[in-house]
Parts: sequence; structure tokens; C-alpha cells
Amino acid sequence: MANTIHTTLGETEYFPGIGRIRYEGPDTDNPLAYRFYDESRVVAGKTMREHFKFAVAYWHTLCGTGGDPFGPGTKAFPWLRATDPVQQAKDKMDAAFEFITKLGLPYYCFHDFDLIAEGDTLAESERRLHTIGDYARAKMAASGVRLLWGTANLFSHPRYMNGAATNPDFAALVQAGAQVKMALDLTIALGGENYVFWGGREGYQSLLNTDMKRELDHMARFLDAAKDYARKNGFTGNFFIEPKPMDPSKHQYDFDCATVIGFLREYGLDKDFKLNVEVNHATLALHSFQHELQVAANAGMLGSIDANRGDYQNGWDTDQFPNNVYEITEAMLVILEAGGLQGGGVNFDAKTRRNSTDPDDLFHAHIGGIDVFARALLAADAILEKSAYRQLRRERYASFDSGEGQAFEKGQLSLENLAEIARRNGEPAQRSGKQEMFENLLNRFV
Ligand code: XUL
Ligand code: CO
Repeated sequence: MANTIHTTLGETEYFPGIGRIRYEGPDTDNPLAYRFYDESRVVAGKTMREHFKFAVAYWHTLCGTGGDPFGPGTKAFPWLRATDPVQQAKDKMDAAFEFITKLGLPYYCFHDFDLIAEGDTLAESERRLHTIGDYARAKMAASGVRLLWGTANLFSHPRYMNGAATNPDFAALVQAGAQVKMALDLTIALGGENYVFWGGREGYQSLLNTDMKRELDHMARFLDAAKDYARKNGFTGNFFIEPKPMDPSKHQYDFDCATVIGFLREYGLDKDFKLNVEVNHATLALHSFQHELQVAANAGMLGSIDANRGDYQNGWDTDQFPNNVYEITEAMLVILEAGGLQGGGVNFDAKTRRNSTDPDDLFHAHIGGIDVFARALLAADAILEKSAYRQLRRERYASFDSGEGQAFEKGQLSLENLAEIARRNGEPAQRSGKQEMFENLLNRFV
């Protein structure tokens, strides 16, 4: 294969000619360098490395060969060549750790069967996950790379066509249970810091054949059982739900952050579960990313981020790498003001385009996304520390800081009191929202 060479150690190098990606500053001409991500630079009391906890998503970066509904994959990744599943999984993991360490990133994330192909039986799958788990543990120890989160793929196999935890057939639900148990075991064994649930097929294609209430009850029971099992087995990390409104199902129950927060509270799961907010899922729900972050932050549930972007023209989940500094600066403002992410980090749930077929395209994609976040962090920190942004926003609410406004906030005024004050005060003076000025303020710092 043109783009692999064998090193003197006999181990294949999958990205020859690419060394450790380093910070070289904004003026460098080197496309394989960071311009803004300086991992040890301290911003707002933390290093950039600590702020972001950047993670490589195994499914897109190592497994995604560019197939779409109109044609097969285009990327002949050399690490996928072996036909023996265990050998293929080890090759893929060698490539993964070479890639992650060359980028200098601290974390990765996976679904169970991203790591190794599912077996024909649960016992065979479990054997395979043990084998690749041992291999991963050694790789992680040697490199210092850690597991940000693990998850189970409960949406690809045909048995989940009617859902996993919300499947109307108990026989399918128990398969999902067995799979989550194995994925939790693996996550715990690898010191995974969090565990994610994305309900790809937890929803419906038609309400006509669906008992929504019963399915939601089942989903809550399932999450509760998974949580109890993990806690009993020593897992101290966070459970995250990843909202998404649709695709592949017509309607997913975890539609958006507000819906998930309501669900978690209704079923008493809000102490153990937080949210993993994905950019393109937010926009599919017709929200902005920053809106979804703010909703999660308001509930104290802003756990982690799946970084990517959608497309302004296309209404589906294009999962492109982030490249919009203005948008991510708005996001970083929310994250910084919320005091950071709770337990999670920034996972690049993003894929290079189908016609980006060179091995170095994976590097360009990640470097670009990483630098967008770094630049946005610097801008957001400057906006908060050096501009009048916070003060200007606070001043809009100044009438609640004292007197009757404050009494209202404290719950001391009845509706009759409000009516009385209105009559006494008369029509309020007009006060501009100054939106364009706020927008310009942000633009000044990006
Ligand atoms: C799909 C998606 C998933 C989750 C993990 O839209 O975002 O890859 O992040 O299951
Ligand atoms: Co995601």
C-alpha cells in the first residue's frame, strides 16, 4: 500500500512523513502545525489541554471510509485490509494510537463495535471485546492517551430496526442490555471517564404502530438498570445522553436538550445523567449550538460536546469538521460562563468528505477543528475579561437589582402588586436591546 511503510521495529507506520503536530503560532506557513492550540498555554485559569480534553472519534476517523446511500466507501485505509477480525482490530488500533499521539491529543471515544467487528454470538462478541480491550489497555498505558467515553452501538444491527431500549419486542431489548453490559465492562476496564447513550433508533417511524408512553417507560427502566450496574461495578464517571431530533428515526425521543432534561427529571435520572451536546444535532432541531449549551448549563447538566458542523443548505447530519470561529466563540462564551464542561471534553464526531481520500486529510481536518476551538477560547476569554460584555448584559436587568424588581425576584409580589405598580408607573420608557452592538463586540475579538 502506497501510504504505509514498515519501521525498523517491524511495526507498520500508517501516516509516514507526518511527525508530531506542534504549536507554531499564527504566522506559520506549515499546514501541519497548530496556529492557536498551544496545549500548555493557560487561559482563564486552565491550560488549553484541560479546557478542551480533545478526543478523536474512533467511528469516523478510523472506520469511516466515505460510503453514502449513493455509493460505497472511497478511502482504502490500510489498517482495514486484514480479513481476520482480530488482526484488523489490532491494525486499526495501531493506526488510531499513531494518529492520536501524532496530534498530541489526550483522549479518544468509541462504540463497542468500532473497535472490533461484532461476533455471531454474544459470547464471541464478548471474547473479541476482551481481546481488543487488553490491546487497548497496553496502548493507553504506553501513550498516556485516555478514554473520554465509551458507548454501545445500538442502532446498526438489523435486530435494532424497531429500537433498542424502546423496542416493542422484549427479546430485542435484552440483546441491547447484554451489549450495554459488555460496553460498560470495557469502559470501566479502560478507566473510561464517561459513558454515552445516543438513542439512534429510540423513537419511531410512525406513531400509528407506537405506544410512546410505554416505550419511554422502558427507556427509563433500561437507563436506570445500566446506571445501577455501572455504579455497582465501580464506575464513578458521568452518564451522558446525546440529544438528536431525528435521523435515522423520524422522531427520536431524545429530541433536544430541553426534552431530555424533562425526561430525566420525570424519571428521577437527573442526578446521574448529564448531556453530550452535538453541534449538528442542535441545528437539526432548529436550535443553535449555543442555545443547546445554554439549556444544558441552566440545568447544571452541561457534560460534554460532540464537535462538528452542519451545512447551511442541507437538512441532514453532515458531520463536517468545525470551521466557524464566530459560532464557536458564542459557544465558548456559554461554556466559560458555565464554569466549563462537567466531566466531558470536546470529541470530534466529524468526518472528512467522501472525496478527501489522502491520509493527511484526517490531520488537516482535526488540526482545523482544534484551532477553531482554541481561537474561539481566546476570543471568548478576551470578551469576558477585557470588554464590557458582561456588564452590558447585566445592565439590561438592572431594574431587578433593587426595590420592587428585586422583591419580584424574591417571590414577594403578587399579580395584584404587579398590576398596582404598572398603574402607578405608566408606560415603560423604550430600551433598545442593542443586538447589533453586541454582535460587533464579538466580532472585534474573533
Ligand atoms: C450520531 C452520533 C453518534 C453518537 C455516538 O449522530 O452523533 O455517533 O455520538 O453514538
Ligand atoms: Co455524536
